[in-house]
Amino acid sequence: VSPLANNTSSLRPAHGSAEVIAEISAGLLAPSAYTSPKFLYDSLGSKLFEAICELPEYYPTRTEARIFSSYGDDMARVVGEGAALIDLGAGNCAKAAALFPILKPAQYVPVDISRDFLLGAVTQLQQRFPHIEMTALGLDFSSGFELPQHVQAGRRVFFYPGSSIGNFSPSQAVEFLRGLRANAGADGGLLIGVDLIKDHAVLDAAYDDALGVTAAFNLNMLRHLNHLIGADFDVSQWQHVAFFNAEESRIEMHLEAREPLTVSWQGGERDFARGERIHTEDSYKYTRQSFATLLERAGFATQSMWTDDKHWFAVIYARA
Ligand code: AVI
Repeated sequence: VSPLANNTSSLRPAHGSAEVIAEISAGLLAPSAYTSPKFLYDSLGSKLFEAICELPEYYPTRTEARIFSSYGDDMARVVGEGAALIDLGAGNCAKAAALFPILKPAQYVPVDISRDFLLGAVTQLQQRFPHIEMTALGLDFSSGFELPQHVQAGRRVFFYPGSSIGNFSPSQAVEFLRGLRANAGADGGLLIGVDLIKDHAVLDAAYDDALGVTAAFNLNMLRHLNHLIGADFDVSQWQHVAFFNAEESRIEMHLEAREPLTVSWQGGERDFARGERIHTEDSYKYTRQSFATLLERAGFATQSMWTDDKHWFAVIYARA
């Protein structure tokens, strides 16, 4: 590791803020290099994630959708109509939109770090559902955020599908959920999707698909980093690695150097040996019981839990 505090040799302009550059730099210079998974999602990353959701190996999206369509009426009864539905990591907003006819929200507040992608989706959605008041928030909600004043205070229902909660460590997840609970209002709640522990081969394949879409999704982060911090990552020098770590109950994604190389960016430089990795994402898997306990630690009370025949995925409504 060779941090160069005054390195200005990179010719590429950095498009990230000073804060973002400092955050990414710190991770790349750590003894075991890492990056936050939020940097997987530039515009192309969001599209690649959409493609992942269509893959035969990536069961979570499909399984969760089946749970929503099988138990939608029951969910509507438990959640109730007329809420402000706050969609965390909304992406193309398709999951929430499929629930509008059932949950009948009064307000819809999609939140996503990929601002341009989100705005495009919401503009189209508003035309289809003109009676729902929509406010798109293009921001990183992972470290907390303020809801605009006009979002009704009493019945805020946070919608967090897709098991994105798995991309936080369990202790980060508790902290994050505590923040949601504090903002949910007296009659508010949380409708959340959670991926469950299952056969390890099924888990491994879901994150290392035969077509290589997940590999492209992971590698695309390097292009995004080039843009954000003016780095000179050469994608062809890296490979995708993903596996289930049973001890930690999580899928780990890494990018592994195929050869010895040096990467430079605005304010830093690092040598990577062949086989050295950058840890890019964790995706924690839970049991139904362990997730209910986690919700409890965050101050939520599990009210209903729906699952599929194989118990691969769970959707939970928890009261604030
Ligand atoms: C967004 N998140 C829930 C996905 C997951 O399964 O952890 C991200 C992903 N990473 C690789 N494939 C999908």
